[in-house]
Amino acid sequence: MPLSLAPIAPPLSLHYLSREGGPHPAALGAVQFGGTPQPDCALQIATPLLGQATEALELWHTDQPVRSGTLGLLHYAMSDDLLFGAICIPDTDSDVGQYPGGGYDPLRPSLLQQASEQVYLAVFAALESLGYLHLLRVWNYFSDINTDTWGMERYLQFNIGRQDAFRKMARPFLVDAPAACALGTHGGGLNVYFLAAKVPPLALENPRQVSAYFYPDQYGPRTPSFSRAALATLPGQRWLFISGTASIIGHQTQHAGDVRAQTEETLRNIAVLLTQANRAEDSQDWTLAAVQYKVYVRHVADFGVVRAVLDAQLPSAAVRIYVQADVCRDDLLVEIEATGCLPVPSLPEKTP
Ligand code: 3EB
Repeated sequence: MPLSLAPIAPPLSLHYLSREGGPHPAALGAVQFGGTPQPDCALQIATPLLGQATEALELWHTDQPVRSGTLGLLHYAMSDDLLFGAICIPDTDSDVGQYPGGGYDPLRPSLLQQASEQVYLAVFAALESLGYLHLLRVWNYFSDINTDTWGMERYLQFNIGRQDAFRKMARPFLVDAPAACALGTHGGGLNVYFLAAKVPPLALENPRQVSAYFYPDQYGPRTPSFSRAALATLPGQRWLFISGTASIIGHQTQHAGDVRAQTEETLRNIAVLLTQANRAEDSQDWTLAAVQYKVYVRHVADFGVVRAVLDAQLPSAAVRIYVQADVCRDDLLVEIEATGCLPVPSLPEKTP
């Protein structure tokens, strides 16, 4: 009998869309950046879009059948190969205050720390009950990321809650942590969305940078639980998720106050991660043209400079969107994430 070669429905595609084209196609997951909340999105992130449109949609599309549901506060949609999940804890914004002594009291965790732990415990419970055990990529957004409350910067509070959940659920929070980003918004609560799969990804690190999960304790009592990038294999597809990437070498911020130099340094870090992906796959396919970019700019006034650097250095066809967001260290002015998909190469000819 001849081998039937039924076309595989592509497991996943990523589109950054404006809303001008009217209603968007059905999706595994849709997240809106900027604009006003719309019912057709899993989440709306309070990060104003920079450029012409007022909002952008990040659309994760699949041609496979999708089933969706909720588990407590978590909304999910799943295909054969992938689980998309989203969760929002609204009441973490106005948790401002200080203890009389001044310092953070680990026995009285802030609302944000508690919410961060709760979110990640819910995520891990969902992975287990739905059968997609491996986090590929997590996006984290919450307000006032650089504000000190209860004696500690809120990003560091988030890191405690996140890592405590990884530990409680016996999840890899050092090597093999998922790719991620964590950005500051102006309101909207704690928003987390993720992609998970049945097959584990390959975590990548950047040899120019100390792994974030090994940052020294000057950056807080719990290190950030993320890898610099993750490579995932799906039927017919290879996906590269490059985490939020900034102007950091070793563990130190470079070019404080110089947004142009920070953008250039960030692009060098992304280029190194593309090289690491090529090395891992013994390919040369991961190029600056193979990925799409989401660019987080702290100060709206810096948008022109950041865009000019990327226009000069990236292939013009490489999709990029720009949003205003606070970066998790107050001296970082820009952060860039990159995501791309390539076909699985056909098997090489056997050499005799
Ligand atoms: C850095 O390299 C910049 O806490 O999940 C980048 C990507 C950053 C992810 C996170 C933080 C996170 O440390 C900040």
